[in-house]
Amino acid sequence: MKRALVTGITGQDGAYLAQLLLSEGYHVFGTYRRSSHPPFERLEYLGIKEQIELLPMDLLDQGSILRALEASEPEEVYNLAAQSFVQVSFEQPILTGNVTGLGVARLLEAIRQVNPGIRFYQASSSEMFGKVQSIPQDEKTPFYPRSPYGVAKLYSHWMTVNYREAYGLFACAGILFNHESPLRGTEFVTRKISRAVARIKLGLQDHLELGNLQAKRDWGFAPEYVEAMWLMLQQDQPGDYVIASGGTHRVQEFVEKAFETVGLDWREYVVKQEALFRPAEVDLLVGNPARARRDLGWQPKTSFPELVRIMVEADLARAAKEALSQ
Ligand code: NAP
Ligand code: F7E
Repeated sequence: MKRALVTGITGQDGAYLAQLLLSEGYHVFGTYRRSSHPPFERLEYLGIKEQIELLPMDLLDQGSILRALEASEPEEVYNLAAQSFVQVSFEQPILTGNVTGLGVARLLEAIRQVNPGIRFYQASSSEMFGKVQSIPQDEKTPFYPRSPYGVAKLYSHWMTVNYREAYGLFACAGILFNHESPLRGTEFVTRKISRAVARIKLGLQDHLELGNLQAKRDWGFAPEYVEAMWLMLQQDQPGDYVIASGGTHRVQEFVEKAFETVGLDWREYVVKQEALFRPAEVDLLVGNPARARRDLGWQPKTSFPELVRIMVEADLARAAKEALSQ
């Protein structure tokens, strides 16, 4: 039985990746941070919590990283842990740098010490392209991050490449564009919208506050994107891959489609809130996943309208439960 350690297993991607690895017959270990509140909601939603061996670990604490590696003895490590919310990175840039940037150096050092034969996946991000230098973006596009989060991810991206080149680690970076699902955190724009649409439809909320509706993102479906992470670690050679849908849509288009799904006119409910605009914005992202298609045989399957529908329907089911409990 292959053994994998997933950091950030309590997050959106961690839950879907754990589900995939279990279906592939892995012994799955996952790390969580101590909290005053149980953080396992997503693993419970997928009904897989009991099949995972959970280990306490914080990317700020070197000892806890070493102990998680020693306890799990993994062949593969997927590093999904991060302070991942761009907006918060403007308010907490030092914490973001420490977790999302330096945290990866801590993990790479621990792998080098414990077992340099471990295959390593790093969750790099399209936010590293920021103020894009060419359209569409691929593995050769120069980076120009526009937030402390993007800068921190760029540091961890280059550390991953450096440990591959300097020490021969089998280290891969997946440059993933935005991917969403019913398990997306509620502060990210797609889930904020799908949740609000469902709650407005069922009379639980009366409006939705949003910032920049003109930004364009390349949105895909998260369960498909975690397959690409796994495929990267199954190749003969390590490498870096752009994972994207290849399409791009304005935030406003997501809003329109989501309200349309429940037969409402978005203009009657959406309120612009200046505080939700970012100090520096990423105006346009659109990826070219040709390399992943060629080398990994990976391609996106879920279209933009399907993604919106999946998310709104899942939130309608949740809102119906909420309405019943009131
Ligand atoms: P997410 O839902 O925000 O999950 C982040 C995970 O990191 C959570 O499990 C969180 O734990 C954990 N974490 C936060 N700080 C930590 C720390 N100091 N030590 C250990 N764990 C910590 O993010 P996601 O959407 O699943 O994304 C997974 C990864 O891919 C992240 O690295 C993200 O930056 C990157 N990424 C995401 C996207 C996307 O569109 N989703 C695109 C490109 C790259 P708690 O549950 O305790 O908070
Ligand atoms: O914002 C605009 C906002 O927070 C998308 C993370 O997973 O993907 C994600 O980062 C866009 C931005 O995602 C609101 O200004 C308008 O232009 O959903 P988001 P993100 O910043 O693209 C990348 C690839 C990652 O790596 C990150 O970890 O939507 N927007 N109004 C809003 N955004 C939010 N959150 N809330 C609003 O009210």
